[in-house]
Amino acid sequence: MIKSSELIINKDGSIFHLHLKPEQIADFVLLVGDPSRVKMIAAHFSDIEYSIQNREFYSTTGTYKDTRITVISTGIGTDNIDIVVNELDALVNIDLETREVKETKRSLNIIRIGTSGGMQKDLPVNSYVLSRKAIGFDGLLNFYANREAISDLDFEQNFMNHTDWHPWLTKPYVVNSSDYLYELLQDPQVKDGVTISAPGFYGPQGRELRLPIVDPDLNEKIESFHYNDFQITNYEMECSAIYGLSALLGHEALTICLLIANRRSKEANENYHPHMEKLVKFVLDKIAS
Ligand code: R1P
Repeated sequence: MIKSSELIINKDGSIFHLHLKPEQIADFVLLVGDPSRVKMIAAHFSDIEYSIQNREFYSTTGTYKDTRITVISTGIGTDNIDIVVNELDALVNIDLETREVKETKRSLNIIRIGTSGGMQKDLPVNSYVLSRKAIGFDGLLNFYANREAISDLDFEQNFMNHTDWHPWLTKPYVVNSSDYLYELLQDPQVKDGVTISAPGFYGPQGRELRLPIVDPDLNEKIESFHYNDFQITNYEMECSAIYGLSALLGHEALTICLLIANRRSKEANENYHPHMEKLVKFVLDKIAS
């Protein structure tokens, strides 16, 4: 039995941070950073079962073309992903009344729809990237046992060698997307990629405003890195933890991002919302097809 300090349940039977109950989770779960994106997605639903907000976690479940879908905003960062993915898993795989892990496990299809910055000069702003692999600069997965069983350790070592990884930086981890969800979403208009999840927006992604960074050449080394057919395509802040925790817990996970900037050509589109609308419709139609 899992003690109440380890798994906190609210008085109404909902889970601690998400404030959701088990019956409220659909098999398809869309994760987005920005809470306003949840409303944008839910505007496409024919009916909405509920909407609940606690802190940055805004959740709704509804129906799109006969497919039941849950949408949750995670806020920014892999620390929030630790909460969201563990609580989602607890909602479907732990009996919240007996506090026992269920014998039969349920596997969720978790798709993140995010914004991102491109790391190759030939990746245009406003294009889409499907992350086949994620590189975690955040260190979250290193706290969990057996992470080596679901990580691409050879990729990790090659990446650390190529970048002459600075000893003060957290050891990066490399994890894979779900093949099942990749088959569902792949499309000629989407580029396959490798995504770095950084534990910050400025220094951890190589942005220098007033503070110099420890390895000013890291982004150039990231751009020139090749491993088999893979090149690193983009930076964001959640994908690595979603892939790592989902793989350890037995869920399918995939991230698709809209590139709203290109860090190498130094362009950005701050008016990206119409392009995000198109990406949302693209994902919803693929899920419901
Ligand atoms: C940073 O501005 C935020 O935008 C990106 C990053 O991953 C980070 O969360 O994704 P979202 O647009 O999904 O929030």
